[in-house]
Amino acid sequence: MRSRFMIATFALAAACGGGGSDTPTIPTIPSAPDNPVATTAVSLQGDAFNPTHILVGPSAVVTFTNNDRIAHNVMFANQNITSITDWTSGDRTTTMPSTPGTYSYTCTIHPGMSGTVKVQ
Ligand SMILES: [Cu+2]
Repeated sequence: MRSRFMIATFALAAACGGGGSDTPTIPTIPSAPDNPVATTAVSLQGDAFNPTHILVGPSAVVTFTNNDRIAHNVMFANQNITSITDWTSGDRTTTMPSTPGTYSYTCTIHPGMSGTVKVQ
């Protein structure tokens, strides 16, 4: 029952993500991970982000590489971070804020596919 509710929530968030005056609601990670991996490279494979939780410096450029050959996206909950729209292979980059914090993102195509970037 709980998982069914979560899927409905993700679908609603994706449906509302098309812009306009409404603020899209993108699910956030309930709790920040204790030990994020220090790297600026994230692989997308098997409908997962690897590493799932990374640690970077202020204003770091993070590279996301789609190794799945199917469409994924990287949608940040924080609107000050440029999200990455659907792409099917190769690299995409986005720049993190200079402000320390943990920033969550999801692939809105695949419910449960999510991760965080901790800026420190
Ligand atoms: Cu995906």
